[in-house]
Amino acid sequence: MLRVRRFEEKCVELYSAAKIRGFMHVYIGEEAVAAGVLATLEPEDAVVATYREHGHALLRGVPAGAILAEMYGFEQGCCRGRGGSMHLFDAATRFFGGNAIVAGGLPLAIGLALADKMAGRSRVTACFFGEGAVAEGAFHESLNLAALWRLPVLFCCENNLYAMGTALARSESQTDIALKAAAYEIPAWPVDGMDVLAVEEAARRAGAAVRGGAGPHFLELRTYRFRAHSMYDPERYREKAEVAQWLERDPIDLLRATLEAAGDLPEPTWAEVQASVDAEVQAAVAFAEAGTLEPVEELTRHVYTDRDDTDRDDTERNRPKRMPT
Ligand SMILES: Cc1ncc(C[n+]2csc(CCOP(=O)(O)OP(=O)(O)O)c2C)c(N)n1
Ligand SMILES: [Mg+2]
Repeated sequence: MLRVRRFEEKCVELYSAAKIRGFMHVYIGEEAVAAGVLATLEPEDAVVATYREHGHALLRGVPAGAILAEMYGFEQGCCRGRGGSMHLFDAATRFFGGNAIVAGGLPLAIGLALADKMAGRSRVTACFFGEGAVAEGAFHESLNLAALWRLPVLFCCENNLYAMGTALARSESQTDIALKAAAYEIPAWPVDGMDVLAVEEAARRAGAAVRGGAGPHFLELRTYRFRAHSMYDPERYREKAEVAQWLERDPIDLLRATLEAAGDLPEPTWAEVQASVDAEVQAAVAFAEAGTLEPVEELTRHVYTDRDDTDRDDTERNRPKRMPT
């Protein structure tokens, strides 16, 4: 959580210095959600996230330098600088984005999970999305197919109460999101998304069921973003007192207090953790600062495949496959 917090505080600084451009959304305040869920996944599992995904990428194992260089638009970035903040992607860690389209990740997660099911692989696809996604058709289509085909998806709804400037109650007739999943017969329950231990426990339980073949599960992780929606949001839609109240439940402070009370976090250890995080962020900045732009001649590469496919026989590939029962 501290790695994500410090990394993003630095991103905000670098954005203000115009080193990072384009849209940028930070996850500050919501770290317990990604940290708790991702701690329970295996390397061969898949992760799909939204445009607020720096933390998910970092915790999944994408190097901080490659993330930051991506945000700088440099070729050393995890997508050669072509994706930017909202489109981080890394095949090596099975991190499948980074998606600017609200609810756009859900159908991708369904596809990944369908492939795993058809191939008989015991894997989980963790799919993160905001509560704003539940208003989209893609959300309902994805939940329906996941339930119908018993696909191994762990749906992780990051309910931070706002979709840009719109409060949940202003856009949904039913604000209990777990109930929406339950309507598709998907086991679903709400979790305190500010308590990383509660998130980890819930994700471990739900993930084990998904991996064991029990079909999709759904966690509604109740959280809050401490910062504005994006770098361009004047935040006129919520009271400062509300933000202050949530700040009292900062997930990092909560965990630190729990560890200290248990005698598990003496001051030197905390200082060591902070120092190693600071060093990682500093190294990432140095890496990104040394980055270079892709040469103009390469701009048309990676748009379509570079492979010469003219002689490929697709007969087998195109034969209809049996759908999972
Ligand atoms: C299909 C689609 N509609 C509208 C938008 C514009 N938009 C960007 S972010 C956002 C709010 C989404 O809120 P939520 O899903 O709760 O995620 P959060 O930003 O709170 O993490 C909207 C409507 C979009 N990106 N995609
Ligand atoms: Mg939201």
